[in-house]
Amino acid sequence: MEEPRTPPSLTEPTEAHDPYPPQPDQGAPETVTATGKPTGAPTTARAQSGAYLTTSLGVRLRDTDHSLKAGERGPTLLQDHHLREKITHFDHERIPERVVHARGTGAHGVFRGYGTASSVSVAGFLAEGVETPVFVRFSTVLGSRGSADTVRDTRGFAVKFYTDEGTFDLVGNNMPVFFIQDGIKFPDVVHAAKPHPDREIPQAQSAHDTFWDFVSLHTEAQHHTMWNMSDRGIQASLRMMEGFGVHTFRLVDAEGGSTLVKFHWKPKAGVHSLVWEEAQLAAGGDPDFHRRDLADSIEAGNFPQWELGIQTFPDTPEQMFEGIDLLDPTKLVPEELAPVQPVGLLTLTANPTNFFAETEQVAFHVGNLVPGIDVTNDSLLQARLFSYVDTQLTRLGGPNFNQIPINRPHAPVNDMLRDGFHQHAVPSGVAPYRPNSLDGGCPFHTGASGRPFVEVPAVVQESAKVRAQARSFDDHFSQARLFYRSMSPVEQDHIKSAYAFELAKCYEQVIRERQLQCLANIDEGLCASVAAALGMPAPSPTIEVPDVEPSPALSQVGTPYAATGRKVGIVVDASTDPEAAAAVVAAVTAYDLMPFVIAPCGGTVGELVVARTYATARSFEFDALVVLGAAPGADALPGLDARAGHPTQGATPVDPRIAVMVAETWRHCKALGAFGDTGCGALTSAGVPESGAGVVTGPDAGAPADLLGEVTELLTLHRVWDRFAPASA
Ligand code: HDE
Repeated sequence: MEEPRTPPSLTEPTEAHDPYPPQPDQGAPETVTATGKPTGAPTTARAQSGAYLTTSLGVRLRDTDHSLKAGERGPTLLQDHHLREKITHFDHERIPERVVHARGTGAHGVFRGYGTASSVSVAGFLAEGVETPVFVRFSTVLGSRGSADTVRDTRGFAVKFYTDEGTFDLVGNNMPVFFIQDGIKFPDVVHAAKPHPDREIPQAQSAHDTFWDFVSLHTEAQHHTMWNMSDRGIQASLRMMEGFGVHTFRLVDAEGGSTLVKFHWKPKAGVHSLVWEEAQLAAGGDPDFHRRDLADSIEAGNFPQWELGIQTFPDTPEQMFEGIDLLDPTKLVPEELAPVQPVGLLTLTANPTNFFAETEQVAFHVGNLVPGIDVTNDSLLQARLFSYVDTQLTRLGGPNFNQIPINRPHAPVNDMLRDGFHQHAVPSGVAPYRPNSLDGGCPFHTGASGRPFVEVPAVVQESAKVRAQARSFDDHFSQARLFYRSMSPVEQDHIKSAYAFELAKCYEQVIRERQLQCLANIDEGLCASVAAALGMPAPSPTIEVPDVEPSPALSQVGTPYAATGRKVGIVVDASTDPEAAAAVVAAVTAYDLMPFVIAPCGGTVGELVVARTYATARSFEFDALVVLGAAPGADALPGLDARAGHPTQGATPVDPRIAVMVAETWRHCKALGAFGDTGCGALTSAGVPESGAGVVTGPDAGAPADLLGEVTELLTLHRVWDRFAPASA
């Protein structure tokens, strides 16, 4: 790794030098040509070059601070090329944001195949030990580019594999099902979920009339909606999120045999969520919460990892499995019926060097397939096959978007596609057509031994042209019920509260009534609870929904995962012994957790650098809190706190902001630790019982490892869910 750059000087530097290289944590697309040839140049070869300011054509400039004027007080001259170039370029710096998934964050990484899929797919990148560079973009769906990360929403999980047989994109979500069964409904669901066309509110939310109007009428959306209302809609971190290909795809073996398959990404850090209050606080307190978390952990060398797994099904003419229609993207296949088999490991290793060039310009396409992987007739997938190329024409300004550095393939390209806006290749020859003799017949078709892409010759049933779908798609409620009944009591509580919140935000009573009717058909207990919260009568079911066997694998609660990389806030006050604080930080680090010292003001505590002050810290940033002392800082506002009714006074006065932080940490079921009289006193003054579940105390800061060991143990289960008895138990 390169050394971090030297810190900036106080005065403006005057000595000319070359541009700085990227930061040690940053990666960039490999330097292949527009036609996929490796150039061997360093990835910085594309960066700005030279120490001196120039025009876009390399003419050196002596002044960029004053426009060319007719005299000091005169009008600006049209001939000022530098002014015009600078302003014109600036005027065109923006491109249209993605119509959905506009808010996103990316990272570079590597995928290593295990070889376990080789019996069902010839795809080279799945073979044992093969390492393939990847670029991943995570996103929310509804919000604009600048919207908050922690809103309740589905998350995109798009992976571009630069394989040496061409580029494969797995463009999935963090939920295994979708709102609609047929792609023709996509504009409808997106128009309903986006802000209202008249006032353009609310931003990045589903808690509004048009969304609930649509999903309560178009009831095939109910299963996906249930996922959104669950903890999966507010994931704790992008590193702690599952991914799903959603549709059923095909894997193709060496004999051309086809196996139906569903793709899964399983995070090594476990699947974890925020609680709703945290998500709301984070949306204001740190709208970049997920983006920052991902970048920080990659920078810290805590590389996020996911295993790619597959559920496989025989490719029968019916394409059904255990009564589940595999072409219906509103249905999942429980892992208990078809286990997920690991086929490779994804590791994210570098942050992008430039957000726009990489994360904004990356263009995924569900039709980017390689030999060994093919599509099915899922009509949602079929519409996507059209949409992803089409949308880039506007977004990236023409048909040559695959020549943008982040989109360039790592396999040789000879495509006979020519010209168009922003052509980067300089094709030689005169015959971009086949057959030709003028270019010696080049390019040639690949014979069977050359591993070309071959579509599976799937049989298309004899049928009439219809606008219709199979009867098996008509069941809209059984899997919503399956999901709800597979949740633990605390997760069911969260779902009830989410429906109550979202429907209470609607204005139209009739929409609430209609959605309650859907809930009654899904689960009467769920419906009764939401109805009570809305102050409305609970309707009775109107249809008979088949009973379902719960799928425990769908629950996020109860499975322990390594606590590595979890964030621990360490609160100190002016009287804290710096050596005791250093020992706690050392213990946190020894457990592979990330320490954040929170002090009344910035600067240092002994040798420790203060990461957050009482004024800048908020509970949602930390997975656990350890308190050594929390006496009010000099800038505390007790008057303000008295109005809020916080118990900051008593035996151990607590800074009002730390009192809020401790109370939130308690309320959000996070592990709490405290040392000695000062720390423990701070907890009790903030209203937290010392003997409460998930509260760990030590007599003094002398044995921090013991206390941190207990905190780490608590973190393996993410939250102390048994702190409060769930209402749904
Ligand atoms: Fe997308 N989707 N989508 N989608 N989608 C886009 O492509 C579309 C669907 C997904 O980080 C767009 O480049 C249609 C399902 C992700 O750049 C657009 C339909 C799933 C991303 C588009 C769907 C997804 C997109 C917008 C219904 C999960 C972000 C900009 C037929 C399996 C990729 C763009 C990134 C982006 C169309 C449904 C996932 C307009 C028409 C189902 C992760 O082409």
